[in-house]
Formats: sequence, structure tokens, C-alpha cells
Amino acid sequence: MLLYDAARCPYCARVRIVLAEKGLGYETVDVDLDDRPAWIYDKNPLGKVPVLEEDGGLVLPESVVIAEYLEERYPEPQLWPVDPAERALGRLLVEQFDVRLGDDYYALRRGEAAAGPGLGRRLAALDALLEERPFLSGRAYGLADIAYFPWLPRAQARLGVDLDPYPAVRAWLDALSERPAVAAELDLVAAAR
Ligand SMILES: N[C@@H](CCC(=O)N[C@@H](CS)C(=O)NCC(=O)O)C(=O)O
Repeated sequence: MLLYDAARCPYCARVRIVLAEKGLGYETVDVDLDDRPAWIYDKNPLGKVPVLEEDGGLVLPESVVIAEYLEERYPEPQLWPVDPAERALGRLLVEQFDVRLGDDYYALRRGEAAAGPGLGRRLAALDALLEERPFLSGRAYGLADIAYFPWLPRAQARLGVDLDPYPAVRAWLDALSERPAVAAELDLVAAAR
């Protein structure tokens, strides 16, 4: 498998974590996001990474679609709960990622003045959610956790966001950080500072 990748891209981080959790070997092609090669549009008409390519000819963009594909193609270890309702609630969080975190994160990154409190409200809501259940995916770690995680260390390191007011988010991050697949991503963010 080949991953068209960029170290700084949180959507790519989602895919790297799933690949690592499943113990899948792959090669990467680093795409310079500041000077994207024209050929990336042959892989993804939107010109975005990540894109996963397989020997058989499958070329798959979109981090959520890639993660779901990997989960179905390589079911072990399982990254969605068995219970359909629990799984559906995890998928709902993935579906709502932009309004629950992404939009305010990127607004703050663009320097929009109102975005700081907006992101704070999003983090408070995530904190409340994580007080009710240990993982965004439900009772166990899984794809919903992986879908949200990459933005948290980037918010801390690049946007100066303080997570101290959100103890459940911090505890969740601490639990995730013990996983080698997640720890490798923390190292990548730290190295980019
Ligand atoms: N919906 C896409 C978003 C991917 C995305 O926005 N990737 C960024 C890098 S972090 C990118 O390639 N940006 C280039 C662009 O927006 O033109 C996914 O989930 O994979």
C-alpha cells in the first residue's frame, strides 16, 4: 500500500493511526502542501491528501472513507464497537466532526477573532461527552477517537490552546497517548515545532 501523505496534515494522521493500529505495512509519498504537484489531481480531483493506493489499482481519497475501508478490509483489531447502536453513535461523531471541532479549529488558525471562544465551547462539549463515556467510539477506543485526536495536539502546539479547563479531554488524551500509534503522532507534532 502507498499513502500520499503530509506529516503536518491531521487528516493524514487519521489514516496513519489506523494503518499502525492494524499493523499494516505501507510506503509513503510525501506531498508538499505548499507546492502541490500537478499529479496529485490524478489521484484525487480535489488535490488533497491523504490518498491510499493499493497494488490492485484502488485509489482512495478522503480520510473517513479510507478508515472505513481499512476497517472492513482488515477487521483486526476491531476499531468499531460490535454493538450497532454504539457504532452508529461513534459514526455520528465522525460525521459531525466539522461542526463539533474542525470548523472552529480552522477559523482560529485563520486568525478569526471570534474563533477562540468558539473552539472553547467545542472543547467544553467534547469534555462533557467524555465525562459520560471513556472514548468517543463508546466503551472502547476506536475510529471516532482517531477521527478527532489529531487536532488536539496541533491545537495545543500551533494555536496555543490550553486543555487544562477540559479535564475529561485531557484524561482521554492521556489514555490515547499510551498507544504507540498515537504516541508516534505526538512525536511528529513535537518535531514540527
Ligand atoms: N476531507 C478530506 C480533507 C483532507 C484535507 O483537507 N487535506 C489537506 C491537508 S491537511 C489538503 O490536502 N489540503 C490541500 C487543499 O485544501 O487544497 C479528508 O478527510 O481526507
